[in-house]
Order: sequence, then C-alpha cells, then structure tokens
Amino acid sequence: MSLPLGQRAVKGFPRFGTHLHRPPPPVPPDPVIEIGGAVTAPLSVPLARLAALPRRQLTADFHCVAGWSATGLRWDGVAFETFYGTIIEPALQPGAAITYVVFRGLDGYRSIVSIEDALAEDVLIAQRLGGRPLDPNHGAPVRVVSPRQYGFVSTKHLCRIEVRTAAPRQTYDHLEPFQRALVRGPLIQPHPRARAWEGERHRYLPAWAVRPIYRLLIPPFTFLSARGSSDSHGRD
Ligand SMILES: Nc1nc2c(c(=O)[nH]1)N[C@H]1C(S)=C(S)[C@@H](COP(=O)(O)O)O[C@H]1N2
Ligand SMILES: [Mo]
Repeated sequence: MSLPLGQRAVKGFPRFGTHLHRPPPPVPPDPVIEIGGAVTAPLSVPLARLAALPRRQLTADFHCVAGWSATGLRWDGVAFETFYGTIIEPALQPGAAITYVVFRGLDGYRSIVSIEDALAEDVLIAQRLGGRPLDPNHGAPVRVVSPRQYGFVSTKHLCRIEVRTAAPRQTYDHLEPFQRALVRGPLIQPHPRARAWEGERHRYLPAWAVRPIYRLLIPPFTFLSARGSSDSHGRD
C-alpha cells in the first residue's frame, strides 16, 4: 500500500477538523442541501431526493493535509457529478460559466473547489461509511468526499452548495480567533487545488517546508476533536 509523500497511516479514522472541541452540529429533522450562486432561483433539495439518484460506492484512503491518512474507507453515496448534472445544471443561469463550487457545512465550515476538481468521477456526496449511515463525528447527515484532495476539501455536514463564475474569496468566519490569526499569517494558506499526490499543501510554500509544522497540529487537533466527539457526550 502506498501513500502520498509525507503521509503516515493511522489506525481507524479519527474525528479531525477546525471544529476542534466543538461537538458536531445537530442535524435538522428534514435536512436539505441549499443550492445558491449562479442559479436562476435558489433551490432547497431535501436529502430524501438523493435516494432517487444512482448510487456510487467507493473505497479510498483519506489524506489530511496535516499528514495523517486513514486507509481503505468504504463510502456510499451519490457521485457529485451525478448530483451536479441532475439537480444543479438544470437550475443554472443561462450562459453561466461555472468555475468554482463552494461547499458549506452545518457548522459554518466551507471549502472552495474548482469545478474540474469537483466533477472528478470519485467525488461523492457520501451518506454511508463502512456500511452504516454517516455518524455525527464524520459528517452526518451527508458530507463531501474528494479522496484525491487533502481532507480539508471534504466538507462534513454538507448543507449548502454554491456555484460561482469567479474565484470566491476565502473567508474564515467559522474559525476561532486563534485559528483566524493562524490563517491570516503566511503559514497556513491552503493550496487552491490541494491534490494529495502532488503534495499541494500550501498555496506558496513547498510541501517539505510546511510538513514538519503541519505535523505538530495533529496531536492537539486529534485530542480536541475527540473530546468534542458525539460519543464522548455524557462522559466526564
Ligand atoms: N464541516 C466541517 N467539515 C470538515 C472539517 C470541519 O472542521 N468542519 N474539517 C476538515 C478537515 S481539515 C479534515 S482532515 C476532515 C476530517 O474528517 P473526519 O473528521 O471525518 O476525519 O474533515 C474536513 N471537513
Ligand atoms: Mo485536515
């Protein structure tokens, strides 16, 4: 089994993210995916509609930019390509040339992906992991999975998709003040394509320069994420 350069396999699949210790967001009783941006009118797609679309299964490794990889994850859901072609494309403003997609989660998180990367055949709106409905820690009710890109692209708790005709500006309103300070500095500037096999960790700096620094983030992020995880509720 081989991994992209600088990645180390971990056992299992840790909860990890900029959410840190915050618990996963509650799932609304009738979850929807809102569609916005360059569409003729905003759409609200009930998740129940996914059941009518062709299913896509995928077994893939998951690479976090900080340097850990979870291996052999079995996902099940709808290919984003299928969702885009069936639901988003018919709603686009006439003549709109979509270049970017913004995925937003119920916790306010967002990832920005070029339309080419988003439409890769292995990008999924995942509903199941390892044969079970997605649990809150890993993105219930549904999440994006883009296995060839670093994990920060794979927005959990997906609730909104925006289609854009120009590069959206990065915003960090979902982050804690200290994280915002980090991303305002030069050290953490996500690469716009984030392809794991190309080592696209940082927008400007080479992978070898940021790898040892990013690796330092793994223990605290893993610890805090586990503390806030849904199965630690009621304990301590
Ligand atoms: N909604 C949301 N999605 C998110 C994050 C987050 O904080 N919130 N973190 C990202 C990062 S950095 C990683 S590595 C993966 C981790 O996914 P996991 O918790 O299922 O392991 O989720 C990504 N998607
Ligand atoms: Mo990550």
